[in-house]
Amino acid sequence: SGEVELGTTEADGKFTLTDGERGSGRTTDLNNGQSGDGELFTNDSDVWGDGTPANRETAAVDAHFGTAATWDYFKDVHGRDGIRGDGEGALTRVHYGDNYVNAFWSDACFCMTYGDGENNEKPLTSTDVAAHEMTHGVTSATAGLVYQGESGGLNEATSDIFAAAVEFHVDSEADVADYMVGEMIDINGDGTPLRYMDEPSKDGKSLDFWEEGAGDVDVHYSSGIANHYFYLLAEGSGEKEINGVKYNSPTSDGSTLEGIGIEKAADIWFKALTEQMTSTSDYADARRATVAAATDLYGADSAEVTAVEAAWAGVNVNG
Ligand code: ASN
Ligand code: ZN
Repeated sequence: SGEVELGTTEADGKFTLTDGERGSGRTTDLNNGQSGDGELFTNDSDVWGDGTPANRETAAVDAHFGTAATWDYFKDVHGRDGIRGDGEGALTRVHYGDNYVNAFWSDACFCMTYGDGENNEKPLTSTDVAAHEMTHGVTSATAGLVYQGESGGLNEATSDIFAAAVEFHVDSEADVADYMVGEMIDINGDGTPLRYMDEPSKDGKSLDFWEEGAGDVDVHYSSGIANHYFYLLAEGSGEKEINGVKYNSPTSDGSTLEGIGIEKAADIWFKALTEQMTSTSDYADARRATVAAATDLYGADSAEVTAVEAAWAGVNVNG
């Protein structure tokens, strides 16, 4: 994300990637192994990486920054102090495995882990990927959405939704805020992102609209329904250009929708996630949860509640 400030700690004349202002979250090097806590990044100076993947610190800088950006987002915007709300930072492990083209969150180690991508040349450490993985920890500590069926799709969507919200909150010139997921990691090798929130089916696999059997679809694709709901609620339907990126979002019922903005849409999702949804929530429950959250935040007769209902109708989740 260009040149960024990192939270580090000095000890005995050396610096480490230990974020003292964010729960002492540490970033370590797995040296392409697949287990253990890894080796804490340590440096003689407090300048890290050089922007190239060849420098082992570069992936660490990205991941450490993405973790901090996500921490700050949940704290500044939603008043949540860390993943579990207990002020404790998680472990971040980079350079996992050999040619490993994924990243993941694990409750067991309270850690997020990033592979180095194809030929170990493209670490999957962009801000939205970091926010996605860290949000899995938040979901696990709150609604606990089970990672299969419709609740799994909602779990995945929650990670994509806050990934977008974090990007907009960071507002970086080097990583333009958008409603795409993974546009910086080039996982497809042709410059296309992993997922699109305005029209999820553009990836060839994700669902735009709820349909019978949505729960049988891989959670990374049934998530499309809620990602699409979130985009419609935030930005509305049809054509739109934001930060130079063009979108065109359809609705299942042909309705034309106006957005209420990403901040309100994210506030509603956060409240629904932390106060309304449960481990087995499905899409119909998510609709009720967000309507209840919007009612709490803005009032039963508010334009926001109407917009939430209209956005769900736009993805074929009807009350
Ligand atoms: N990166 C993926 C995710 O967070 C890993 C997985 O499929 N669990 O969803
Ligand atoms: Zn995920």
